[in-house]
Amino acid sequence: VVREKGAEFVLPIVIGTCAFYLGKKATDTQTHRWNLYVRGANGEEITHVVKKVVFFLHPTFHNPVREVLQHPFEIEEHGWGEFELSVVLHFNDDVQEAPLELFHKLKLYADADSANQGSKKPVVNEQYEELVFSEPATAFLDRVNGF
Ligand code: SLL
Repeated sequence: VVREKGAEFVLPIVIGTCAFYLGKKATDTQTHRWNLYVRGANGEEITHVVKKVVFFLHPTFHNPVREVLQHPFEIEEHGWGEFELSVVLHFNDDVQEAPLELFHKLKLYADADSANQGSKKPVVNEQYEELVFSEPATAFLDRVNGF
């Protein structure tokens, strides 16, 4: 693979969860509806770099391994508990980088000191990451730069 010496390609992303309390519709195993997503830090598509995202849910979920192969890299679920998620990003072939595992916490409940506490607003937990590819593959760089 031909690589661009001394160059760097940076992709700012956000991994997030957004949880809504179901109120009167809550049951023992489903108290919240939640979404989990990976997108560009400003909400943009990242399919020029990422080809697949695999979300590893808690083993109490039916089919806990969820693969998403296109934009938006997002899932929706219902549940009752918070847990730590593993999120594995797979890159397009020409990126020539191994899959990257990141961790994120699903939050259902607002912090005790939060202004959001006890309200009906969704509980959002977002984590920003900068993916830095040093010496990126030349073919990849040429493609994303529009050559
Ligand atoms: C806890 N460590 O004990 C956590 C585990 C697991 C949450 C939380 C499953 C939903 C379903 C679900 O929400 N699991 O059964 O459909 O608090």
